[in-house]
Amino acid sequence: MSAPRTSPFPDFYDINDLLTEEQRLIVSSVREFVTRQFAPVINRCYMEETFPIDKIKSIGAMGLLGGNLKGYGLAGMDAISYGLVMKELERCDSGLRSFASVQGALVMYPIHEYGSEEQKSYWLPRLGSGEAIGCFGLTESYGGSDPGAMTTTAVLKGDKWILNGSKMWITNGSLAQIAIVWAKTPDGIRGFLVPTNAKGFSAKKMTGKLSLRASVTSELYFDNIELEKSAMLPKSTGGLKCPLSCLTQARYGIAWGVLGAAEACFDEAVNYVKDRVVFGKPLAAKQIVQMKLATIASRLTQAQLLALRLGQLKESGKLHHSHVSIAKQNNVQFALETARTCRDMLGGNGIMIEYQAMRHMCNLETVYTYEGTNDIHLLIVGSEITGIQAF
Ligand code: TGC
Ligand code: FAD
Repeated sequence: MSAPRTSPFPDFYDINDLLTEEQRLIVSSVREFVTRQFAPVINRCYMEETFPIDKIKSIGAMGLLGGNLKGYGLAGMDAISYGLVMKELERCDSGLRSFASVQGALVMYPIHEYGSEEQKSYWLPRLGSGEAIGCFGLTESYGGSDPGAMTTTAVLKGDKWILNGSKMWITNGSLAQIAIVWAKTPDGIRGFLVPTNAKGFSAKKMTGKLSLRASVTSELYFDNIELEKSAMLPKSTGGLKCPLSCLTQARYGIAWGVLGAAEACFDEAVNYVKDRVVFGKPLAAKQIVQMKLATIASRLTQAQLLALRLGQLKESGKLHHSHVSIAKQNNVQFALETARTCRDMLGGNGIMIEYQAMRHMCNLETVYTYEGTNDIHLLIVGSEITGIQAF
Protein backbone atom coordinates (compact mmCIF):
# COMPACT_ATOMS: atom_id res chain seq x y z
CA MET A 1 0.00 0.00 0.00
CA SER A 2 1.28 3.46 -0.87
CA ALA A 3 0.72 6.46 1.41
CA PRO A 4 -0.36 9.68 -0.28
CA ARG A 5 2.65 11.86 -1.03
CA THR A 6 2.29 15.04 1.00
CA SER A 7 5.53 16.88 0.27
CA PRO A 8 5.68 19.17 -2.74
CA PHE A 9 8.68 19.26 -5.07
CA PRO A 10 11.51 19.92 -4.67
CA ASP A 11 11.24 18.27 -1.19
CA PHE A 12 10.40 14.85 -2.61
CA TYR A 13 11.31 12.85 0.52
CA ASP A 14 9.59 15.22 2.96
CA ILE A 15 12.88 16.29 4.52
CA ASN A 16 10.98 19.24 5.92
CA ASP A 17 9.35 16.72 8.26
CA LEU A 18 12.78 15.93 9.76
CA LEU A 19 13.33 19.58 10.74
CA THR A 20 12.32 21.10 14.06
CA GLU A 21 9.61 23.74 14.25
CA GLU A 22 12.32 26.34 14.88
CA GLN A 23 14.30 25.24 11.81
CA ARG A 24 11.19 25.48 9.64
CA LEU A 25 10.58 28.98 10.98
CA ILE A 26 14.16 29.97 10.10
CA VAL A 27 13.64 28.74 6.52
CA SER A 28 10.41 30.68 6.04
CA SER A 29 11.66 33.88 7.63
CA VAL A 30 14.98 33.90 5.74
CA ARG A 31 13.20 33.11 2.48
CA GLU A 32 10.78 35.98 3.02
CA PHE A 33 13.65 38.32 3.96
CA VAL A 34 15.78 37.40 0.94
CA THR A 35 12.80 37.64 -1.43
CA ARG A 36 11.99 41.11 -0.13
CA GLN A 37 15.49 42.54 0.26
CA PHE A 38 17.75 40.87 -2.29
CA ALA A 39 15.72 39.24 -5.07
CA PRO A 40 14.61 42.61 -6.51
CA VAL A 41 18.19 43.88 -6.90
CA ILE A 42 20.19 40.77 -7.71
CA ASN A 43 19.99 40.97 -11.52
CA ARG A 44 21.15 44.57 -11.52
CA CYS A 45 24.04 43.75 -9.16
CA TYR A 46 25.01 40.79 -11.33
CA MET A 47 25.01 42.84 -14.53
CA GLU A 48 26.90 45.73 -12.90
CA GLU A 49 29.40 43.49 -11.05
CA THR A 50 28.52 44.99 -7.67
CA PHE A 51 27.40 43.70 -4.29
CA PRO A 52 24.40 45.30 -2.51
CA ILE A 53 26.51 46.50 0.37
CA ASP A 54 23.82 48.88 1.66
CA LYS A 55 21.77 45.86 2.79
CA ILE A 56 24.40 44.16 4.93
CA LYS A 57 23.22 45.57 8.24
CA SER A 58 19.81 44.04 7.58
CA ILE A 59 21.44 40.58 7.23
CA GLY A 60 23.29 41.26 10.48
CA ALA A 61 20.05 42.29 12.20
CA MET A 62 18.52 38.93 11.17
CA GLY A 63 21.41 37.15 13.00
CA LEU A 64 22.66 35.54 9.79
CA LEU A 65 26.33 36.61 9.98
CA GLY A 66 28.30 34.06 12.00
CA GLY A 67 24.88 32.81 13.07
CA ASN A 68 26.23 29.44 14.28
CA LEU A 69 28.77 31.00 16.66
CA LYS A 70 28.03 31.33 20.35
CA GLY A 71 28.43 34.35 22.67
CA TYR A 72 29.25 37.97 21.81
CA GLY A 73 25.61 38.68 20.92
CA LEU A 74 25.64 36.09 18.09
CA ALA A 75 22.68 33.84 17.28
CA GLY A 76 24.32 30.52 18.28
CA MET A 77 22.09 28.47 15.97
CA ASP A 78 22.58 24.72 15.46
CA ALA A 79 24.49 23.32 12.46
CA ILE A 80 21.40 22.33 10.46
CA SER A 81 19.77 25.74 10.96
CA TYR A 82 22.97 27.37 9.79
CA GLY A 83 23.01 25.14 6.69
CA LEU A 84 19.40 26.02 5.95
CA VAL A 85 20.28 29.73 6.13
CA MET A 86 23.09 29.22 3.60
CA LYS A 87 20.65 27.38 1.34
CA GLU A 88 18.13 30.22 1.44
CA LEU A 89 20.82 32.82 0.69
CA GLU A 90 22.17 30.85 -2.27
CA ARG A 91 18.65 30.28 -3.63
CA CYS A 92 18.94 33.98 -4.48
CA ASP A 93 22.58 34.06 -5.61
CA SER A 94 25.89 32.36 -4.76
CA GLY A 95 27.39 35.84 -4.29
CA LEU A 96 25.05 36.51 -1.39
CA ARG A 97 25.88 33.18 0.29
CA SER A 98 29.57 33.87 -0.36
CA PHE A 99 29.34 37.16 1.47
CA ALA A 100 27.85 35.44 4.51
CA SER A 101 30.25 32.47 4.27
CA VAL A 102 33.31 34.68 4.22
CA GLN A 103 32.11 36.95 7.01
CA GLY A 104 30.94 34.10 9.26
CA ALA A 105 33.10 31.07 8.51
CA LEU A 106 36.32 32.70 7.33
CA VAL A 107 36.53 35.89 9.39
CA MET A 108 34.39 35.52 12.53
CA TYR A 109 35.16 31.80 13.04
CA PRO A 110 38.98 32.24 13.15
CA ILE A 111 38.62 35.18 15.53
CA HIS A 112 36.19 33.15 17.69
CA GLU A 113 38.42 30.07 17.63
CA TYR A 114 41.97 31.44 17.58
CA GLY A 115 41.64 35.07 18.75
CA SER A 116 42.42 36.76 22.08
CA GLU A 117 39.55 37.85 24.31
CA GLU A 118 40.28 41.43 23.30
CA GLN A 119 40.07 40.59 19.57
CA LYS A 120 36.85 38.65 20.09
CA SER A 121 35.04 41.23 22.15
CA TYR A 122 36.02 44.06 19.78
CA TRP A 123 35.40 42.40 16.41
CA LEU A 124 32.71 39.74 16.81
CA PRO A 125 29.80 42.06 17.69
CA ARG A 126 30.79 44.47 14.92
CA LEU A 127 31.15 41.74 12.29
CA GLY A 128 27.98 39.99 13.46
CA SER A 129 25.90 43.14 13.08
CA GLY A 130 27.37 44.00 9.67
CA GLU A 131 28.82 47.23 11.06
CA ALA A 132 32.23 45.93 9.95
CA ILE A 133 33.09 43.75 6.95
CA GLY A 134 35.93 41.25 6.85
CA CYS A 135 37.85 39.28 4.25
CA PHE A 136 40.06 36.17 4.36
CA GLY A 137 43.41 36.18 2.56
CA LEU A 138 44.90 32.75 2.00
CA THR A 139 45.21 32.31 -1.78
CA GLU A 140 48.16 33.71 -3.71
CA SER A 141 48.65 34.10 -7.42
CA TYR A 142 50.58 30.98 -8.42
CA GLY A 143 48.36 28.14 -7.20
CA GLY A 144 45.51 28.41 -4.77
CA SER A 145 45.23 24.66 -4.34
CA ASP A 146 48.56 24.58 -2.51
CA PRO A 147 48.32 27.35 0.12
CA GLY A 148 51.36 25.96 1.96
CA ALA A 149 53.54 27.39 -0.82
CA MET A 150 52.58 30.97 0.11
CA THR A 151 55.24 33.67 0.00
CA THR A 152 53.58 36.34 2.17
CA THR A 153 55.72 36.83 5.28
CA ALA A 154 55.44 38.42 8.70
CA VAL A 155 58.59 39.02 10.72
CA LEU A 156 58.98 40.56 14.16
CA LYS A 157 61.09 43.71 14.25
CA GLY A 158 61.27 45.06 17.79
CA ASP A 159 57.71 45.04 19.05
CA LYS A 160 56.08 45.18 15.57
CA TRP A 161 55.21 42.60 12.95
CA ILE A 162 56.23 43.62 9.42
CA LEU A 163 53.94 42.15 6.76
CA ASN A 164 54.93 41.82 3.09
CA GLY A 165 53.36 40.01 0.16
CA SER A 166 50.09 39.79 -1.73
CA LYS A 167 46.90 37.74 -2.00
CA MET A 168 44.62 37.12 -4.93
CA TRP A 169 40.94 36.24 -5.48
CA ILE A 170 39.87 37.68 -2.14
CA THR A 171 36.09 37.93 -1.66
CA ASN A 172 35.04 41.27 -0.09
CA GLY A 173 38.70 42.41 -0.28
CA SER A 174 37.94 45.99 -1.28
CA LEU A 175 34.84 46.26 0.91
CA ALA A 176 36.49 45.10 4.12
CA GLN A 177 37.64 47.06 7.15
CA ILE A 178 39.54 44.06 8.50
CA ALA A 179 41.46 41.32 6.68
CA ILE A 180 42.46 37.97 8.15
CA VAL A 181 45.81 37.41 6.46
CA TRP A 182 47.70 34.13 6.64
CA ALA A 183 51.46 34.63 6.47
CA LYS A 184 54.66 32.67 6.97
CA THR A 185 56.52 33.58 10.17
CA PRO A 186 59.72 32.00 11.50
CA ASP A 187 57.34 30.03 13.72
CA GLY A 188 55.15 28.65 10.85
CA ILE A 189 51.98 29.94 9.18
CA ARG A 190 49.98 32.28 11.45
CA GLY A 191 46.87 34.41 11.07
CA PHE A 192 46.93 38.21 11.43
CA LEU A 193 44.18 40.78 11.85
CA VAL A 194 45.11 43.52 9.40
CA PRO A 195 43.11 46.77 9.37
CA THR A 196 42.61 47.72 5.75
CA ASN A 197 43.41 51.35 6.51
CA ALA A 198 46.92 50.39 7.69
CA LYS A 199 49.77 52.17 5.91
CA GLY A 200 51.07 49.87 3.13
CA PHE A 201 47.77 48.02 2.62
CA SER A 202 46.04 48.27 -0.75
CA ALA A 203 43.18 46.38 -2.39
CA LYS A 204 42.27 46.30 -6.07
CA LYS A 205 38.90 45.06 -7.27
CA MET A 206 39.16 42.39 -9.98
CA THR A 207 36.84 43.15 -12.87
CA GLY A 208 35.81 41.08 -15.88
CA LYS A 209 34.58 38.01 -14.00
CA LEU A 210 31.98 36.02 -15.93
CA SER A 211 30.94 34.22 -12.74
CA LEU A 212 29.96 35.34 -9.22
CA ARG A 213 29.51 38.83 -10.59
CA ALA A 214 27.34 39.98 -7.66
CA SER A 215 30.31 39.56 -5.35
CA VAL A 216 33.40 41.74 -5.01
CA THR A 217 36.70 39.91 -5.54
CA SER A 218 40.03 41.67 -5.01
CA GLU A 219 43.78 41.47 -4.97
CA LEU A 220 45.44 42.53 -1.71
CA TYR A 221 48.94 44.01 -1.43
CA PHE A 222 51.00 44.34 1.76
CA ASP A 223 53.97 46.67 1.53
CA ASN A 224 55.94 46.71 4.78
CA ILE A 225 52.78 46.99 6.87
CA GLU A 226 53.61 47.56 10.55
CA LEU A 227 51.30 45.68 12.88
CA GLU A 228 51.10 45.64 16.65
CA LYS A 229 52.28 42.41 18.27
CA SER A 230 48.68 41.89 19.35
CA ALA A 231 47.53 41.72 15.69
CA MET A 232 48.39 38.02 15.49
CA LEU A 233 45.66 35.47 16.28
CA PRO A 234 47.42 34.01 19.34
CA LYS A 235 45.99 30.48 19.05
CA SER A 236 46.64 30.14 15.28
CA THR A 237 49.48 27.64 15.70
CA GLY A 238 50.04 24.41 13.76
CA GLY A 239 50.90 25.41 10.21
CA LEU A 240 48.01 25.09 7.78
CA LYS A 241 45.74 23.29 10.23
CA CYS A 242 44.10 26.54 11.45
CA PRO A 243 43.33 28.09 8.05
CA LEU A 244 42.18 24.67 6.81
CA SER A 245 39.84 24.37 9.80
CA CYS A 246 38.23 27.67 8.70
CA LEU A 247 37.79 26.25 5.20
CA THR A 248 35.99 23.27 6.71
CA GLN A 249 33.39 25.67 8.17
CA ALA A 250 32.92 27.49 4.86
CA ARG A 251 32.80 24.28 2.82
CA TYR A 252 30.09 22.98 5.16
CA GLY A 253 27.99 26.04 4.30
CA ILE A 254 28.63 25.56 0.58
CA ALA A 255 27.46 21.91 0.68
CA TRP A 256 24.11 23.24 1.91
CA GLY A 257 24.07 26.51 -0.01
CA VAL A 258 24.27 25.05 -3.50
CA LEU A 259 21.07 23.09 -2.84
CA GLY A 260 19.30 26.46 -2.84
CA ALA A 261 20.71 27.35 -6.27
CA ALA A 262 19.74 23.91 -7.65
CA GLU A 263 16.21 24.10 -6.20
CA ALA A 264 15.70 27.58 -7.67
CA CYS A 265 16.72 26.33 -11.14
CA PHE A 266 14.57 23.22 -10.80
CA ASP A 267 11.46 25.19 -9.72
CA GLU A 268 11.94 27.59 -12.61
CA ALA A 269 12.37 24.78 -15.15
CA VAL A 270 9.33 22.82 -13.90
CA ASN A 271 7.11 25.90 -14.24
CA TYR A 272 8.56 26.69 -17.64
CA VAL A 273 8.08 23.26 -19.23
CA LYS A 274 4.47 23.10 -18.03
CA ASP A 275 3.70 26.34 -19.87
CA ARG A 276 5.87 26.07 -22.95
CA VAL A 277 4.06 24.44 -25.87
CA VAL A 278 6.23 22.93 -28.62
CA PHE A 279 5.01 20.46 -31.30
CA GLY A 280 1.46 21.09 -30.06
CA LYS A 281 2.05 19.93 -26.47
CA PRO A 282 3.64 21.32 -23.31
CA LEU A 283 7.31 20.37 -23.05
CA ALA A 284 6.38 18.72 -19.74
CA ALA A 285 4.48 16.07 -21.73
CA LYS A 286 7.64 14.88 -23.50
CA GLN A 287 9.37 11.78 -22.17
CA ILE A 288 12.85 13.21 -22.54
CA VAL A 289 11.90 16.30 -20.50
CA GLN A 290 10.35 14.18 -17.76
CA MET A 291 13.50 12.06 -17.71
CA LYS A 292 15.62 15.19 -17.14
CA LEU A 293 13.31 16.37 -14.33
CA ALA A 294 13.16 12.95 -12.68
CA THR A 295 16.94 12.63 -12.78
CA ILE A 296 17.32 16.02 -11.11
CA ALA A 297 14.68 15.15 -8.48
CA SER A 298 16.49 11.91 -7.66
CA ARG A 299 19.92 13.52 -7.41
CA LEU A 300 18.51 16.49 -5.48
CA THR A 301 16.98 14.16 -2.91
CA GLN A 302 20.35 12.42 -2.47
CA ALA A 303 22.13 15.77 -2.10
CA GLN A 304 19.56 17.00 0.44
CA LEU A 305 19.96 13.84 2.54
CA LEU A 306 23.75 14.13 2.34
CA ALA A 307 23.60 17.71 3.66
CA LEU A 308 21.22 16.74 6.44
CA ARG A 309 23.45 13.87 7.62
CA LEU A 310 26.48 16.16 7.37
CA GLY A 311 24.63 18.58 9.67
CA GLN A 312 23.91 15.79 12.15
CA LEU A 313 27.59 14.78 12.16
CA LYS A 314 28.62 18.40 12.77
CA GLU A 315 26.07 18.86 15.52
CA SER A 316 27.19 15.68 17.30
CA GLY A 317 30.88 16.65 17.10
CA LYS A 318 31.71 13.69 14.82
CA LEU A 319 32.50 15.70 11.71
CA HIS A 320 35.79 14.97 9.92
CA HIS A 321 36.96 17.31 7.19
CA SER A 322 36.74 14.47 4.62
CA HIS A 323 32.97 14.23 5.34
CA VAL A 324 32.77 17.87 4.27
CA SER A 325 34.87 17.20 1.17
CA ILE A 326 32.47 14.49 -0.03
CA ALA A 327 29.48 16.80 0.46
CA LYS A 328 31.12 19.89 -1.09
CA GLN A 329 32.32 17.95 -4.13
CA ASN A 330 29.11 15.99 -4.67
CA ASN A 331 26.62 18.78 -4.06
CA VAL A 332 28.46 21.42 -6.08
CA GLN A 333 28.94 19.11 -9.05
CA PHE A 334 25.25 18.15 -8.86
CA ALA A 335 24.11 21.79 -8.62
CA LEU A 336 26.29 22.88 -11.53
CA GLU A 337 25.03 20.06 -13.78
CA THR A 338 21.46 20.77 -12.69
CA ALA A 339 21.71 24.49 -13.49
CA ARG A 340 23.01 23.60 -16.93
CA THR A 341 20.25 21.06 -17.64
CA CYS A 342 17.63 23.58 -16.46
CA ARG A 343 19.18 26.25 -18.66
CA ASP A 344 18.85 23.84 -21.58
CA MET A 345 15.15 23.15 -20.86
CA LEU A 346 14.44 26.89 -21.11
CA GLY A 347 15.80 26.99 -24.66
CA GLY A 348 16.89 30.41 -25.89
CA ASN A 349 15.11 32.09 -22.98
CA GLY A 350 17.55 30.27 -20.72
CA ILE A 351 20.39 32.56 -21.67
CA MET A 352 18.49 35.68 -20.61
CA ILE A 353 18.98 37.46 -17.28
CA GLU A 354 15.18 37.44 -16.70
CA TYR A 355 15.56 33.72 -15.95
CA GLN A 356 17.89 32.55 -13.19
CA ALA A 357 19.33 29.30 -14.53
CA MET A 358 22.26 30.78 -16.44
CA ARG A 359 23.21 33.17 -13.63
CA HIS A 360 23.25 30.26 -11.17
CA MET A 361 25.14 28.10 -13.67
CA CYS A 362 27.85 30.73 -14.15
CA ASN A 363 28.09 31.31 -10.39
CA LEU A 364 28.45 27.62 -9.71
CA GLU A 365 31.55 27.49 -11.93
CA THR A 366 33.25 29.58 -9.24
CA VAL A 367 31.81 27.48 -6.42
CA TYR A 368 33.20 24.38 -8.20
CA THR A 369 36.67 25.97 -8.04
CA TYR A 370 36.86 27.91 -4.78
CA GLU A 371 37.09 26.45 -1.30
CA GLY A 372 39.03 23.52 -2.77
CA THR A 373 38.46 22.60 -6.40
CA ASN A 374 36.40 19.56 -7.34
CA ASP A 375 39.65 17.64 -7.95
CA ILE A 376 41.17 18.66 -4.61
CA HIS A 377 38.16 17.32 -2.70
CA LEU A 378 38.33 14.03 -4.59
CA LEU A 379 42.03 13.85 -3.71
CA ILE A 380 41.28 14.57 -0.02
CA VAL A 381 38.81 11.67 0.03
CA GLY A 382 41.25 9.54 -1.97
CA SER A 383 43.93 10.11 0.63
CA GLU A 384 41.50 9.13 3.43
CA ILE A 385 40.70 5.87 1.60
CA THR A 386 44.26 4.90 0.69
CA GLY A 387 46.37 6.65 3.30
CA ILE A 388 48.41 8.08 0.42
CA GLN A 389 48.39 11.80 -0.47
CA ALA A 390 48.24 12.23 -4.25
CA PHE A 391 48.19 16.06 -4.39
P1 TGC B 1 47.70 18.27 5.12
O1 TGC B 1 49.03 17.64 5.40
O2 TGC B 1 46.67 17.46 4.42
O3 TGC B 1 47.06 18.76 6.51
C1 TGC B 1 47.80 19.51 7.46
C2 TGC B 1 47.07 19.36 8.79
O4 TGC B 1 45.78 19.98 8.70
C3 TGC B 1 44.75 19.01 8.89
N1 TGC B 1 43.70 19.30 7.91
C4 TGC B 1 42.55 19.89 8.22
N2 TGC B 1 42.03 20.30 9.38
C5 TGC B 1 40.80 20.87 9.35
N3 TGC B 1 40.10 21.06 8.23
C6 TGC B 1 40.60 20.66 7.03
N4 TGC B 1 39.89 20.87 5.93
C7 TGC B 1 41.87 20.06 6.99
N5 TGC B 1 42.64 19.56 6.00
C8 TGC B 1 43.75 19.10 6.57
C9 TGC B 1 45.40 17.66 8.66
O5 TGC B 1 44.73 16.65 9.37
C10 TGC B 1 46.79 17.91 9.17
O6 TGC B 1 46.74 17.85 10.58
P2 TGC B 1 47.96 17.21 11.43
O7 TGC B 1 47.48 17.19 12.83
O8 TGC B 1 48.19 15.85 10.85
O9 TGC B 1 49.12 18.14 11.19
O10 TGC B 1 47.95 19.65 4.40
P3 TGC B 1 48.48 19.95 2.94
O11 TGC B 1 49.40 21.12 3.04
O12 TGC B 1 49.04 18.70 2.32
O13 TGC B 1 47.16 20.43 2.19
C11 TGC B 1 46.28 19.56 1.71
C12 TGC B 1 45.21 20.27 0.80
C13 TGC B 1 45.65 20.27 -0.65
C14 TGC B 1 43.97 19.41 0.95
C15 TGC B 1 44.90 21.69 1.27
O14 TGC B 1 45.98 22.53 1.05
C16 TGC B 1 43.68 22.29 0.60
O15 TGC B 1 42.56 22.11 1.08
N6 TGC B 1 43.85 23.05 -0.55
C17 TGC B 1 42.77 23.81 -1.14
C18 TGC B 1 42.90 25.27 -0.76
C19 TGC B 1 41.57 25.96 -0.63
O16 TGC B 1 40.52 25.35 -0.49
N7 TGC B 1 41.60 27.28 -0.58
C20 TGC B 1 40.40 28.03 -0.34
C21 TGC B 1 40.73 29.48 -0.10
S1 TGC B 1 39.43 30.41 0.66
C22 TGC B 1 38.24 30.51 -0.52
O17 TGC B 1 38.30 29.95 -1.55
C23 TGC B 1 37.06 31.36 -0.14
S2 TGC B 1 35.88 31.43 -1.37
C24 TGC B 1 34.64 32.37 -0.71
C25 TGC B 1 33.56 31.56 -0.06
O18 TGC B 1 33.81 30.65 0.74
O19 TGC B 1 32.38 31.81 -0.34
P1 FAD C 1 44.90 25.99 -9.28
O1 FAD C 1 45.28 25.56 -7.92
O2 FAD C 1 45.96 26.52 -10.18
O3 FAD C 1 44.15 24.78 -10.01
C1 FAD C 1 43.95 24.75 -11.43
C2 FAD C 1 43.47 23.35 -11.84
O4 FAD C 1 44.46 22.37 -11.46
C3 FAD C 1 42.18 22.91 -11.16
O5 FAD C 1 41.41 22.13 -12.03
C4 FAD C 1 42.66 22.04 -10.02
O6 FAD C 1 41.71 21.09 -9.60
C5 FAD C 1 43.87 21.37 -10.66
N1 FAD C 1 44.84 20.91 -9.66
C6 FAD C 1 45.46 21.66 -8.72
N2 FAD C 1 46.27 20.90 -7.98
C7 FAD C 1 46.15 19.64 -8.45
C8 FAD C 1 46.74 18.38 -8.11
N3 FAD C 1 47.59 18.27 -7.08
N4 FAD C 1 46.39 17.29 -8.83
C9 FAD C 1 45.52 17.38 -9.87
N5 FAD C 1 44.93 18.53 -10.26
C10 FAD C 1 45.25 19.64 -9.55
N6 FAD C 1 40.72 32.55 -1.83
C11 FAD C 1 40.89 33.12 -0.61
O7 FAD C 1 41.89 32.91 0.07
N7 FAD C 1 39.93 33.95 -0.10
C12 FAD C 1 38.80 34.24 -0.78
O8 FAD C 1 37.95 34.99 -0.26
C13 FAD C 1 38.61 33.66 -2.07
N8 FAD C 1 37.52 34.01 -2.83
C14 FAD C 1 37.45 33.60 -4.15
C15 FAD C 1 36.44 34.10 -4.97
C16 FAD C 1 36.42 33.72 -6.32
C17 FAD C 1 35.38 34.33 -7.23
C18 FAD C 1 37.34 32.79 -6.83
C19 FAD C 1 37.31 32.35 -8.26
C20 FAD C 1 38.32 32.29 -6.00
C21 FAD C 1 38.41 32.69 -4.66
N9 FAD C 1 39.47 32.26 -3.83
C22 FAD C 1 39.63 32.81 -2.57
C23 FAD C 1 40.53 31.44 -4.38
C24 FAD C 1 40.17 29.97 -4.57
O9 FAD C 1 40.17 29.30 -3.34
C25 FAD C 1 41.15 29.37 -5.55
O10 FAD C 1 40.82 29.87 -6.83
C26 FAD C 1 41.12 27.85 -5.54
O11 FAD C 1 41.65 27.35 -4.32
C27 FAD C 1 41.90 27.24 -6.72
O12 FAD C 1 43.16 27.81 -6.86
P2 FAD C 1 43.65 28.36 -8.30
O13 FAD C 1 42.58 29.23 -8.83
O14 FAD C 1 44.98 28.95 -8.12
O15 FAD C 1 43.71 27.06 -9.21
